[in-house]
Amino acid sequence: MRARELGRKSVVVGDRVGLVGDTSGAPGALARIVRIAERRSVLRRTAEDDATTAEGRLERVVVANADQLVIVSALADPPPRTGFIDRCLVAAYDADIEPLLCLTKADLAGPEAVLGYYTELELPYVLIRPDSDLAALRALLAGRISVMVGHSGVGKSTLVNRLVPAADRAVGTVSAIGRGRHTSTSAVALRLPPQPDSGTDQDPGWITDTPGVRSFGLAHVSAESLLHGFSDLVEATVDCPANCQHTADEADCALDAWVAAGKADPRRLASYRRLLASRSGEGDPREPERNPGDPLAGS
Ligand SMILES: Nc1nc2c(ncn2[C@@H]2O[C@H](COP(=O)(O)OP(=O)(O)OP(=O)(O)O)[C@@H](O)[C@H]2O)c(=O)[nH]1
Ligand SMILES: [Mg+2]
Repeated sequence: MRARELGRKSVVVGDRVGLVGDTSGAPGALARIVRIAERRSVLRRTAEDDATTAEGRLERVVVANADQLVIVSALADPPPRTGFIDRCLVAAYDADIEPLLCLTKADLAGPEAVLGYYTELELPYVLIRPDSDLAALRALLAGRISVMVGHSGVGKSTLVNRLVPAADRAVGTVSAIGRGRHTSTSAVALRLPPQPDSGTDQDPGWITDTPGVRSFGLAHVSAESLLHGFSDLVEATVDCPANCQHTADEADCALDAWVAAGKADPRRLASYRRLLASRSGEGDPREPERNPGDPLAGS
């Protein structure tokens, strides 16, 4: 149990804590959390992007102390949304957590469209299908504390069950309209099992499964920091006039020329500007994470 002085929302998954009492773990043993260690990293999201609304100010801590954000996206059923992935990248850079793109359901659709969109980034990725060997993923998880985020139904818990056979996480189905059913309702951190044939005795790491999210609000990220999720665009902005907001109506924003010169994908600039707009309440609040070009975009 938690000492009352710590307050109701003080402890999150991933926290390192000080305990007093009976720490034997035996049935009936009672220990109390009395202290929360300083966090190495904090992954946050908000319900909405616009910090002037109540929902935008409602900040949630997803997990503490993670050093890798595994962005889980299905290649189909539900279809991938690059706008969502872009938001996760912004959140990862803002929290100083390294991203890893995990594309599931590769048995249902190819990864070309999604990977094509990210060619300018050196974004590590893995492809997952039901029969795929998980050695590459295990190697990327080894020695690190990773957290999975993604829409409902993309296969996070299915993958966690394969990685940690004792996990026994419930898995759900995906409805006819391609939405998950929000099967997982709480985040759980699990220790990855040692791999006897990996040839090393490296710590296999930790993985946290989280409930599917509809959106990844970024009201807590400053406009300046948003750009760090777009490393393919950052370089261009040294040529922007002072105080350039990088929006489409900035006459001399250097990003337009950068894209026109073929140095970045115009869809990436459009996605960045869509994010900027949604923070000032101008975006489409119903589908903030779809980019034109995504499967089913605009439908
Ligand atoms: N074809 C195919 N189906 C998959 C794959 N991975 C998961 N699924 C299916 O996708 C559905 C949803 O999987 P879950 O693991 O519950 O998804 P989740 O991301 O944990 O969803 P929430 O807990 O709601 O956030 C299940 O019916 C899985 O069997 C895959 O690689 N290929
Ligand atoms: Mg789940």
